[in-house]
Amino acid sequence: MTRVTAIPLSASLCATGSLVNALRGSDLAETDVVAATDRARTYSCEFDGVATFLLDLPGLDGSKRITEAVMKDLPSTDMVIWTIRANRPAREIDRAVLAYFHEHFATRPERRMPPVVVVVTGIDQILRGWPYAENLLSDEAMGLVADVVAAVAVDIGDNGARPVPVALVEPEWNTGTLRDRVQAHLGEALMAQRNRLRVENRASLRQEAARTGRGLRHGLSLIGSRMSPKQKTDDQGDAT
Ligand SMILES: Nc1nc2c(ncn2[C@@H]2O[C@H](COP(=O)(O)OP(=O)(O)OP(=O)(O)O)[C@@H](O)[C@H]2O)c(=O)[nH]1
Ligand SMILES: [Mg+2]
Repeated sequence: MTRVTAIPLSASLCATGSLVNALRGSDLAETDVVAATDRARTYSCEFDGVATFLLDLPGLDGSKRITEAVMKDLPSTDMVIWTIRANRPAREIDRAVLAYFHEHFATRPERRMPPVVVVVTGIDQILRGWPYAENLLSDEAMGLVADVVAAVAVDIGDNGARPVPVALVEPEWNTGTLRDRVQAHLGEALMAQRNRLRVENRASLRQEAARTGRGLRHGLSLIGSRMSPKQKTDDQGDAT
């Protein structure tokens, strides 16, 4: 069965655990007001019949250990769900890691970049008078949300990002749109996965061939040492 791996990522405490729970419709992922995720955990989920692993990593806190661990996992994922907190103006870490991600694929034209879904959490915290009747935002609130979403796209250096604004505490707001957006990118995620596996297989076949070649040459040189200088040159010429 095909499985997609999606990584919800964010700066520390920007709600990846809450996002996993919202996408799964459960309270399995640990969430807390103080940093709760100290190691990677996977949660299974299904979108449009496609089995998906949500890989919840510790939030980026600027430490070398976590940044390096995230950088290592990032290129081998099929989809990234990038989470940004509406009421946190510091977005340098988001911009830096996303720039690394884009750069990684820009310098490897044989690799297909996995889709990135950008989510803006904590929308309730920037709106006065939350929650609204029937969970419907006023025109003024909608205007403010549109401004924040546009500012996030600029801050992370990706004008084409179209971030999805959500509130992940009760009453949840706009999580259906988030699910739809993740679902809409599944095809792209599967293509990125196929490309990754093909490129990785090619690389490992090349390594295998190089190893076999080295073994062959080594074996031939052992045989060659027992041959006359003339025979040795001829045989090695054929093998390489
Ligand atoms: N008001 C509000 N609070 C939220 C929202 N999303 C998450 N929270 C709260 O923010 C806190 C942190 O959320 P988590 O989901 O634990 O964040 P995290 O990114 O997993 O955190 P670490 O893994 O510890 O870095 C929790 O207390 C959540 O309940 C939201 O949309 N609105
Ligand atoms: Mg967490």
